[in-house]
Amino acid sequence: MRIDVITIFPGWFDGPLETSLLGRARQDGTLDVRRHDLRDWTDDRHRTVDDAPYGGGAGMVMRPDVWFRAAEAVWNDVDPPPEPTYRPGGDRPRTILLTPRGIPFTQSLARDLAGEDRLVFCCGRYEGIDERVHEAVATDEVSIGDYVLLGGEVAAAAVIEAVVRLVPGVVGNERSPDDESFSEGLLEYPQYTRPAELDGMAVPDVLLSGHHEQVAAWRADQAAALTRRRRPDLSDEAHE
Ligand code: JF5
Repeated sequence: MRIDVITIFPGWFDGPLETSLLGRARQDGTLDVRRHDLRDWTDDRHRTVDDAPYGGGAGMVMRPDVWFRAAEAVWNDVDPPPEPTYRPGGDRPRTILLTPRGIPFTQSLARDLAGEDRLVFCCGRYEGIDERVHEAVATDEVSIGDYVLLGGEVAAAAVIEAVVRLVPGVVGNERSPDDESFSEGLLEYPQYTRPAELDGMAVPDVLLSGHHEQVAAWRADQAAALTRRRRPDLSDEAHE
């Protein structure tokens, strides 16, 4: 899978991408992640990416012309593209704009995105991005939750990590059964490892019993009880 990230802070992704989690997949070519500095497509000496909002009001808005040039160059791999295949508003690879206004990110969307050959992530800053970027650059507007960040970078990193662990050949993807539990709409049951007792805290007897059916029943019960208590919105009927 190829992933491009467009941001005014390309260096922000150095840590997350060099980490062992993604490092191996990147080295063996399973994953090709490239960062791009939005300011490379500015046209003034100060490399300005924002401007005052039409109609007035506080804050600044990200300029659509800079985003259009950046997106077209990244989609087509060259700047300027001699014969662009992808244009704003036209056919284009899956391009995800992170914003509190987006559709909520879920494991189901992560599975959908993991099936793509290419993904492009657009990270905004300032008060927002000119609406024409939402319309003609983004194919998907995605939110990671009901709160406001300083920019889209943290949200993009969360989506990338959730998607990439589902791509065959990436570390962590061998054990996919835990995704099944989320698709069933339940929280995970409690897990234990040795020692059997620590500072007076014992592992539940049933887990030491060797009765596989009782263990399975205990886990199903724990998952259901935890979900009901903590996430009533996740109860079975709320899911497909
Ligand atoms: C952003 C304008 C983008 O704050 C977020 C966000 C919250 N949930 N999901 C994404 O994105 C950054 C802030 C302001 C556009």
